[in-house]
Amino acid sequence: MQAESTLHELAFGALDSFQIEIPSWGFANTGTRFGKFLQPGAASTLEEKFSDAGQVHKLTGATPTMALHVLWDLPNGSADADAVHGLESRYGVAAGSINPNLFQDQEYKFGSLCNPSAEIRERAVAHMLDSVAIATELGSRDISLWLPDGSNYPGTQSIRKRIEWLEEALIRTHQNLAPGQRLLVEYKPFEPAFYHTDIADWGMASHLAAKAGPQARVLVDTGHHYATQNIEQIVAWLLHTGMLGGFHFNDRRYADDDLTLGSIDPYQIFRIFHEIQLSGPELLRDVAFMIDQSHNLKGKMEAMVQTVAMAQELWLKAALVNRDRLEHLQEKCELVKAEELFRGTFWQDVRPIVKEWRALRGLPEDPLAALAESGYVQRISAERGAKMAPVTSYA
Ligand code: RM4
Ligand code: MN
Ligand code: MN
Repeated sequence: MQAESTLHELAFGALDSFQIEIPSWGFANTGTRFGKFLQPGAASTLEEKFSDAGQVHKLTGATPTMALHVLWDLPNGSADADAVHGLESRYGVAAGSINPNLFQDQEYKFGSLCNPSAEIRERAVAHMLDSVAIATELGSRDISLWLPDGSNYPGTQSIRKRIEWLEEALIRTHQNLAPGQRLLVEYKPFEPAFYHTDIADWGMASHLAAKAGPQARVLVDTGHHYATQNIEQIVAWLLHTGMLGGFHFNDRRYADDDLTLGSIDPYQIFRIFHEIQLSGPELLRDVAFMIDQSHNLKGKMEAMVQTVAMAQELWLKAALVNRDRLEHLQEKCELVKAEELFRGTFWQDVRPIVKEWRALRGLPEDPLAALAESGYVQRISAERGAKMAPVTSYA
């Protein structure tokens, strides 16, 4: 009995502490590079995105903030802040990380912060500074940079000059951060550039963040690694060096697939969560959990609720690892026992405890079923479907 109540206490504490940010672009129509398959319920305005995010938060209790992409969501920059404040209070979700957008403008064809043209680099830095200003207006802590820069063919760009330009740009951005704000540096080994990307891995991101200044950290997107890379080891190193700033969670089978978290390899997310939980609860303040997925086959609302529920389950599983016992087994080199403990905890079905927690917190026990019953998706599909824009295709 005693053991059971301790287990519940531990589990409820873990679930109470878990929050994950949802991306505004997860509710909009997106596609592959070959085309878009439109969904009538997709959001096309910021208000619709806030409305959808609010629903996800109501159903899961775990998504109080929504990440915004500057050009997509805040085309007028800081001038949009008032409108955002209105939406925040109306829909019960706050603006989260601010994501600069350096990958769409024609002038960025050969790079943004690393473009050989000083003039274009300057414009890209100005966009970074605008993003910081927007974050300040909105009270957002994190400016989360994903840089698309790179090159497609050997010999066509100076890798080293581009390092210097990037260092300079990030230092300048950092100088403009308000106290308490952070610059998160995301890395990605390929795409859209295929020979080199200017921030290809965690080592480069970590160097750049350290160079930028004390308020910069690394952002790990779980889809941004080569297939066999040991991501939890990267996480362990970033924790050790104090450089872990946050995550973009998604799953992948091949590349940056942005599939539903845990749909391919839930064990990997469990292993990552375990590394984080080893550092204790205080660390949670400093590590931003975000989802970076935009589904174009699955229903967007359903996929987001499914993802958050999966994240909660995996977080809880990691919390249930008997870490003292594991440490003891590791010290004794009891390999099989250690592995069985670790793997066994992963296999434990935590869904009944999550259900109990939801009931206790006044949340629907089955958020997906509750979403279906609410009729929300039908309602937005009817309302938004009528004004659906024509399909744009690859060519
Ligand atoms: C990139 C990266 C960024 C996201 C863009 C849209 O692959 O994951 O985080 O903002 O996609
Ligand atoms: Mn990402
Ligand atoms: Mn990505």
